[in-house]
Amino acid sequence: CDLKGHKPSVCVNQHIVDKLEELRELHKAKSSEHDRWRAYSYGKCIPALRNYPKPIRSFSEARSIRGVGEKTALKIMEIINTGDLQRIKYENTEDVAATRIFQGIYGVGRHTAFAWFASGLRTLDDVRAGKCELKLSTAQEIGLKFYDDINSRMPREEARRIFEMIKPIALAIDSNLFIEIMGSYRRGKADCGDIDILITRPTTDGKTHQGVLRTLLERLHAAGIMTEDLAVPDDFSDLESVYRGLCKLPEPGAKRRRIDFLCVPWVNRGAALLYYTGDDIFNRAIRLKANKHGYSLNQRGLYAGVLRDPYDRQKKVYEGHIVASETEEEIFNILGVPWQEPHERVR
Ligand code: DCP
Ligand code: MG
Ligand code: MN
Repeated sequence: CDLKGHKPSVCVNQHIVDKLEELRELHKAKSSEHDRWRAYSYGKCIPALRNYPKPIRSFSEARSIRGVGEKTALKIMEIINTGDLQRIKYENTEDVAATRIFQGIYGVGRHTAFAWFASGLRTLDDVRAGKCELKLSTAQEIGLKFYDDINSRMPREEARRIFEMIKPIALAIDSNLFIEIMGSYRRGKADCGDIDILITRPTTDGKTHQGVLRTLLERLHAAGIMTEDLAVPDDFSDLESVYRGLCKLPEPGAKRRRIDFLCVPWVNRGAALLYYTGDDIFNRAIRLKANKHGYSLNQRGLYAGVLRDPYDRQKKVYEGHIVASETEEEIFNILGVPWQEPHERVR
């Protein structure tokens, strides 16, 4: 994946990208490792296709694009020649269609969705009716109740307005807090799937942001901005915590929106900014780059001297020591990756 990607403002091969993305989503929804690997490989060629500056005209031209193999080139030619991709219909079987709908329920993953299908459930109405002795978790109940809201993206402006209400409430608790909106919003996207908020605080006066999130959530609930909790941290007094919930603009007719809060120690803020800005494909690429250079990168920092189990490269024998974590710039620098503005970090 290209770490120095610059995106042309219009994609001249959009119809091709759309079809391949549709196919990718179908593979992603499936249960086998193989399908997910396929989804991942499309994830690599789709950005290259999106960046390709001229309309693709031939098989060999398609093959010349990074990440496009023979099979993908054939699909591209089919889309060019027929305007359609038969494979999409072929892959969109009843189980895939149903489990994709189920996976739209917050808290329902691939595994649960296929288990439901296997037990005979087919539609959201089946789930609502509690067929097949189905028991939903509290989070899943909420996910089902606000299914349409949660599965629609909000305009950037709405994310901004909600954040502009949250920020002063947070700063009233502690005026030294660092509170910023991350994810797709920081990347400048026109619409956002949720609102991702990073909270930390400089420790120069000996204080931290510990406990702030609890108070903040109480006040946001009281203000009618936070509406439902989905996943609450075990211990609010931790320096590092994740919260997931629903919020809305406090006005009639406002939709429920997904919101995440991530609290991190001040020393880890650079790595947290990098992680939480994404996008996920960019993160995967930069982590891979770190691994190739003998480092390990996560939301806490860039680690050197990591020792991996030679028989299982995923397993770390020694965690290593942090060489960068306070700024995004130092992480880019050490990895030899040219600086990229958040809006450039896109698939
Ligand atoms: N992230 C990641 N890998 C994941 C999930 C998230 O690296 N599996 C990181 C990168 C994301 C960021 O966290 O950009 C926020 O996650 P979101 O799921 O909220 O994704 P985005 O904000 O990028 O997109 P959306 O507009 O759909 O919320
Ligand atoms: Mg997001
Ligand atoms: Mn999120």
